[in-house]
This record gives sequence, C-alpha cells and structure tokens, in this order.
Amino acid sequence: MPRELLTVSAGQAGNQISSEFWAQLCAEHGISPDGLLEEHPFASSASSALGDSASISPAPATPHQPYHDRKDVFFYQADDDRYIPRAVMVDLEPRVLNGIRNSPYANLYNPENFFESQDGGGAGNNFAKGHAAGDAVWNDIAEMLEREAEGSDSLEGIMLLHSIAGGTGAGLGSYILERLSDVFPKKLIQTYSVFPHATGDIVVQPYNSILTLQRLAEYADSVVVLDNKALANICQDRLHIGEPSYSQTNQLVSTVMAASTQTLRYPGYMNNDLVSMIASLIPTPRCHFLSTSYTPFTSDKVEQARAVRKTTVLDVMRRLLQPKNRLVSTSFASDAKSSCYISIMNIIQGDEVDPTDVHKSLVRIRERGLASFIPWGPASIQVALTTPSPYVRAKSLVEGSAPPPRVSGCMVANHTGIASLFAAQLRQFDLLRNKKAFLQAYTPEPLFNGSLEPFEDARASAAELIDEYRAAEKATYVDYGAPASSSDADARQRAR
Ligand SMILES: Nc1nc2c(ncn2[C@@H]2O[C@H](COP(=O)(O)OP(=O)(O)OP(=O)(O)O)[C@@H](O)[C@H]2O)c(=O)[nH]1
Ligand SMILES: [Mg+2]
Repeated sequence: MPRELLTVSAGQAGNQISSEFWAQLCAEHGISPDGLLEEHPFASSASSALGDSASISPAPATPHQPYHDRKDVFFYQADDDRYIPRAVMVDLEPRVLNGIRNSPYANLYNPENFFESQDGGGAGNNFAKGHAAGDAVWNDIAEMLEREAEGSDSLEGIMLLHSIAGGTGAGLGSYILERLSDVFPKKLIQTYSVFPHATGDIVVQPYNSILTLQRLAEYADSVVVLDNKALANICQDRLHIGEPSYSQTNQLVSTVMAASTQTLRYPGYMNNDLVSMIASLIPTPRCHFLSTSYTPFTSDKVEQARAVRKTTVLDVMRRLLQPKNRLVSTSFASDAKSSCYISIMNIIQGDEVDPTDVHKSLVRIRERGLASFIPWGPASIQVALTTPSPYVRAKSLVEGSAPPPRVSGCMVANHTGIASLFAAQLRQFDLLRNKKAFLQAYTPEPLFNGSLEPFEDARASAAELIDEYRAAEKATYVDYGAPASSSDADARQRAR
C-alpha cells in the first residue's frame, strides 16, 4: 500500500525550496514540467518490466527488477493521467507564488493549492504578524490539506518547508504546525527548516527563530535542519560559486531532500516508509532535530563543479562524516569533546553497490573512531542501499550532460552538537532582548497581547532543548525527565 506524503510550504524560502524540490522529483521520476510522463529510452523498458508504475506493489528490489519507481508517494494522477504534486503552497504576499505560476513548471501544480492572503502584504519579517494571520487564513489552508489527505489512500505524513527567520514561514508556519496536530493527529509531521546565517539582514531574526524553535520542539515529530551558513559555505568551497543565489543554494537543498526521501520513492529492503526512518533516528521524542550531509556535490551549471572524482563506498561513507559536507554549520566535533551521535543513517545510492564494501567501510570507520556515539544506545551506523533514478542517467546519456556519480551518499544524523546551533541563536536572542530592542513590533500582536510572556516561554523552551541534548551525551540520560524523586533529581543535577 502506498504511504503518501504531502508537502506544505510557507513563505519565500519555503516556496522557493518547494519548487526546486518538485522540479528535482520530476527529473527523478521522468515527469515533464507539465506533469506528463517523459518520452525516455528508459521509460518504456521500465514500465514494461513493471506494469503500471503508479501502482507498483512494495516488493523488494532485486537485481533483475531494480526500479521500483513509486511516483505515487509524492504525486497523484489526474483524470487525464498527468502527474500532480501533492503540494500546498502558502504565502502572505504574491511575489514568490507568481514566480512559480510563471515558471516552466506553471502547469505542474494544482492551481487550487496555491494560497495567498487577500491583502498580500507579507508578514514583514515579524513572527507575531505571520502567526496572527493564521486565524484568518487557516480555514482555507486546512481545506486544501484535507482535500489532499482525502484524495490519498493512506497519507503517512506532512512535510512543512519554511525558513524560521522571517515572518510568514516562521510565524504562519508555526501556526500551521500548531493546528496540524489537531486536524491530523495520527500523521507524522516532518519539517525542513531553514536556519538563518548569523549575519543575516533581518535584525529581528533571533526573535523569530527562537519563537519558531519552540514550536518545532513541541509540534513536529522530526525537523531536518538546514542552515544557510552551511549552504553558502558548500556553494563557495565545493561548487566554487562565490556569491550563491537562492536558486543555487536551493539546488543543494533539493538534492539532499530528494536523496533523503530516495528509499521512500525507490524502495528497497529498508526504510521504505517515513515512520521506520524516524523511529530508527529518533529514540527519544524531543531530540528530533536531524542534520544531513551529502557527497559528492556536483552542479551542472558550474563548470568546475561538474567533474566527479572516482567514488567508492568507503570514500562516500568517510566524506559523509566530514563537517564540510554537512548542511549544518556547527563543527560538531570541536564544539565540545562530549558531543556525539545519537544515531546515523546513510542512504547510499549506486547501481552496483556491493554490500561487502559497505561492511568493510563500517569496520574502517569503527576502527578509526571516526564517529562517536552516545553511551546509552546502539553505536551503529545504519545503511540503506538504493538504486539511483534511472531517468536521470538516461537523460544524461541522451543530452550528453555529466552522468550522475557511480556512488553517492546522504547521511541523516541525530547529533547532540546541533544544540550549539540553538545556543548561538539563543545568545543573539538574549542580546536583543536585553536591549529591549524592537519589542514594540511584537507586543501589540494577538499572540503577545501586550505581555512579553511568549518570549519568556520560547526562551525557556530553547534552553530546555539545549539542556536535554547535553544530558543525552551522558549515560544518566535514561533517567532524564523521569518523575522527580530525590535520587533522580541528583542524577539530573550531576548530568549537567
Ligand atoms: N535557503 C534559502 N533561504 C532563503 C530563501 N529565501 C529566503 N531565505 C532566508 O529566509 C529568511 C527569511 O525568510 P523568508 O522565507 O524570506 O521570509 P517569509 O517567510 O517569506 O516571511 P515575510 O516575507 O517576512 O512575510 C532569511 O534567513 C533568508 O536568508 C531561499 O530561497 N532559500
Ligand atoms: Mg515573504
């Protein structure tokens, strides 16, 4: 049975990333920008081997039948057989959505799934304004989400795409998160959340970020953290792009989003649904902030970035552990000696990856101590092998563009060092808050209702989250949050 996913994107960053992600999914599933199946040399042999590719049963891949192309996880088919993204796009200003409506992918989306508010002024980089807009616009958004959910056989989860630093993606995005659990209590809620560059141009970004972080901690089952500083570094250092545009950084994001959902869309033996991925990565509910790494990054649009060195499974698995390939900028290892992995899942893509190479790589990584783990759980790297999209390779052959690398990898990890990213945001929050700067932009809004309590709550929530990640580095974490007895309290005190 298909386990479908629905994306909802809010604000500029959310919608720009969403449109890049859907373009990538189209390329990987042989779907044209109009939603039609592309005429591909590969497509005919794939569908004749598999029958109707839209209704493939989830049988494991075998070398003789390698391509289980599950388009239906993210797309559905219209009456005229066109593929339509299960996507809802929301903004409080029309500019970005108009851009999508005028892009080559204009006909891909269901036009009924675009929502922009009538007054169209945006939320002016103010979380409280974006959140306040929620009351007025929620019914319309909920109707779109419910229609999509009803059109699915078995919707597994909802993915929110947004940035946490502005007004709409942060404030309205948070409002959506708060309400999703009422309307869809049994669905998994995963977010892809863009954290701002510390030297960003929005002066109130620490307020917006900390207010959003509280909702991410409380209402999401899993948050994939994307960090604009790391994205800019990767563009500069790996792809030789001096001043990357959003479109270029979003290409990195969409590559990683596609890779991290590869096992759902081209299933093999392991992690064929979101719930099993989340269960293996998130052993305790609050520590649900994940980072991703990817290698090798390439770009068709930049000459120096086209060449791919020879890739082996060991190269890929070793590089995935290097900070420079990570989409989060904190250097986990150097933050604190005690910081460590809670869990790691590597998704390795390649046509002929030999499982014994994976095993040998795991042994090497362990022998060299390249990854240190928490003391209270299994210290193991899980590896899922998947086949790359056959359409991308076929297209590169037809068009003469650079072929995809022989082996590529995406690491999704839960690491206690992520807390240092939150701590950096919190320090900036405190600086502004202590200066009492820009409070008057927030206090009149309904969420604040004249008081500063929402700031205090959000600050406390961020501090607790940081505290819990630090506690997770110690064996005593098994008692964390247990009902207070004097010995538990002592243990917690010691854990700090
Ligand atoms: N990675 C990435 N970051 C973006 C993009 N667009 C904006 N940002 C970042 O997102 C933050 C600002 O949030 P936006 O998404 O522009 O704001 P919004 O949600 O539309 O909110 P308002 O415009 O204030 O109503 C800043 O940190 C920007 O650097 C994008 O396309 N990609
Ligand atoms: Mg905006």
